[in-house]
Parts: sequence; structure tokens; C-alpha cells
Amino acid sequence: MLRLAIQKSGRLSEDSLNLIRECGISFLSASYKLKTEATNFPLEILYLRDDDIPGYVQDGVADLGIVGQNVLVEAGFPQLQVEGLGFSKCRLSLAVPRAAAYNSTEDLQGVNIATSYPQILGAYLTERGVKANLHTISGSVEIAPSIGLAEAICDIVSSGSTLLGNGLREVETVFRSEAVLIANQNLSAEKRELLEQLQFRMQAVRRARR
Ligand code: PRT
Ligand code: ZN
Repeated sequence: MLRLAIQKSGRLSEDSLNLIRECGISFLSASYKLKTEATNFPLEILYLRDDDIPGYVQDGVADLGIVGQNVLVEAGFPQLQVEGLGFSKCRLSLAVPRAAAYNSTEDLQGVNIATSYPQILGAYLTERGVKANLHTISGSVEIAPSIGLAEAICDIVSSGSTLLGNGLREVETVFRSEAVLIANQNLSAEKRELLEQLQFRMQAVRRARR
């Protein structure tokens, strides 16, 4: 039996559940439950916080997971990615106050930047030879400049309306993300075979959607 970890409640939850259902896999889902077993495929679904999913799959507590690539790479396990799933597309971007001057990444030299993604941002800046002061905060990153915590931020953007509403201007894209299927790297031959069946169905669903 394969164990698949998906987000319990959040932006990935509904699309993850829909994808599994469209693969022809049936299961009962009750919002208070933390796991369910499929009735017509050897699959158990675990409902977790998205941040916990990469670690659980890396450790083999879950065999598979569906998570944002941003969370996967920030957790330091990019090697677990099996394939992109095409939903929850977003980008991790740098933004500064609307009126602030900005020409290039160089302008961030020595600047205080608030972010929930210090690993991805740190690697991006290092590659460009920029040394900034990263302040890691776990939420409400967009208010950091207005309360004097930082001169710039780096956060997830989709429509851009949150940045706009907080008087910020997107200046650079650091990372593009979508939901991805991830798998433990030491699956048994039996589980690997089941993963292949599941991937075959997921790819058929995506082809049919186009
Ligand atoms: O509770 P749990 O820890 O499981 O969930 P979470 O609150 O950490 O994550 P959640 O559900 O907010 O997001 C899950 C994943 O969805 C993210 O890791 C991304 O891969 C993806 N995703 C897609 C987004 C967005 N779009 C998005 N817009 N994640 C967050 N946002 C936020 C962003 O942080 C910002 O505050 O929405 C705001 C910006 O949206 P716009 O449309 O105003 O630009
Ligand atoms: Zn989270």
C-alpha cells in the first residue's frame, strides 16, 4: 500500500484531492480525519501541514507527497521531485516600497529583506554576489516594510494584489513554482510499480484537461 501525504487545508488541498479523484481513485473524506484509505487502489492518504510533507517523504513516513515546489526546495529536498502537476502556480519575488528606487539585484547590497524563504533567497543572492541581511518571518511578510522591519521583502506572489494593497512593487522573480509530486528515494519494487501506475493515470488526467 502506498502512503500519499497531501495538504490538510490550504491552497493545495482541493486541487490535490481532485487530481486523485480524477485518477479514478475513490475514498471517503471527512474533514476531521487525518488519514483515509482508498477503496479501489492500494493507497492511503495522510493529511498534513504542507511544511511537514517534504521531511515525511524524505524519512519514508510517507511514500509520496504533493507539495509546492517552493516548500520542497526551501526544505532542501529538491531531489524528491518526480513531476510537476501544473496547478498552484505562483512565483517567489522580491518587492520594494512603490516609491523606492530599484535598478538591479546589486541595489540589495546590505539591505534588510524579510522573507519566509531564506534558503532559496540566500542562494539566489549569493549567486549574484549580493550580501543582504535576511530576516526570516513565517507570515505577513508584506507588512514588514511599513512597520520598519525591512526595506524589501521576498514572498510568494500570484495575482500581485497583496503587494499592491501593501504599497509594494514587484521588482524581480527569484523562483517559479507549481505543485509537484514527490517520492521517497528508496521505495520497494512493489511501491515503485504502484507509483508508475499512479503517474500514468495523472498524466492521462492532465492530457485530458488540455
Ligand atoms: O497550513 P499549511 O502550513 O499547510 O499551509 P500554508 O498556509 O503554509 O500554505 P498555503 O495553503 O497558503 O499555500 C500552499 C502553497 O500554495 C504554497 O506553498 C504555494 O506553493 C502555493 N501558492 C499559490 C500560494 C499562492 N499561490 C499565494 N498566492 N501560496 C501563498 N500565496 C499567498 C502569498 O504568500 C501572499 O501572501 O498569497 C498572497 C499573495 O497572493 P496574491 O494573489 O495577492 O499575489
Ligand atoms: Zn505551510
